[in-house]
Amino acid sequence: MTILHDYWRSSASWRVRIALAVKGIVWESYSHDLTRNEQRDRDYLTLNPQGLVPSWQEADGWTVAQSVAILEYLEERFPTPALLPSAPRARAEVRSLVQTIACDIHPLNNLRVTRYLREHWQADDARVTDWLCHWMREGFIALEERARRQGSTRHLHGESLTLADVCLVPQLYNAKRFGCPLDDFPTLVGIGAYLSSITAFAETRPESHPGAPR
Ligand SMILES: N[C@@H](CCC(=O)N[C@@H](CS)C(=O)NCC(=O)O)C(=O)O
Repeated sequence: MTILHDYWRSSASWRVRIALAVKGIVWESYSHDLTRNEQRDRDYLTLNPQGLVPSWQEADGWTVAQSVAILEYLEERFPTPALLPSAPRARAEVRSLVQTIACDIHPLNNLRVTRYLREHWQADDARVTDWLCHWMREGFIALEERARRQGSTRHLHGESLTLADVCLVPQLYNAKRFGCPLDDFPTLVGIGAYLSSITAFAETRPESHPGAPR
């Protein structure tokens, strides 16, 4: 059985869960409770020395970490339905959107970053929220402009589902979770609302995860 090492509220893990659902791949969750620092347990560090979720582990033990690497791997192994367009320029554009989220927004909002702010810079809840919302806003300004220019109200790129959409919805979820204002991003919010109605997104959302509190 293939295992996704994840956590119900991990947005990087949710990206992978969406792609797995879109492609109809069967998998099992091995949940690591981030609030209890289980991502740093010795056994998990042997699989992923970075101590972050998600990691993807196949039946023979082969494991790969980093959500975007996992998404690209799944795309190559299970090419249909495709989550990358076929034309090289369009593929580069989708990857550019993915990296805006996965490289420039998400890492600044990570638990280990906010823990560091609290522990080493004495940041209280208000300051941490300000930090989170600031960096999300920076990224969303660029994404809103790109989404607006390309004109689709259903997808971040073109007229079909791509890895950019797979990364957008969990990031919007994070923004809402931390109460970051989204009034300036009507295109992104509209795209997010449409995507959230798609089964692969709805069924994999954090609250539906078997590890979510009931
Ligand atoms: N770039 C990594 C980021 C992974 C990541 O930051 N995961 C978070 C959950 S969304 C995590 O494990 N945080 C634990 C921590 O910060 O200690 C990826 O895309 O997989």
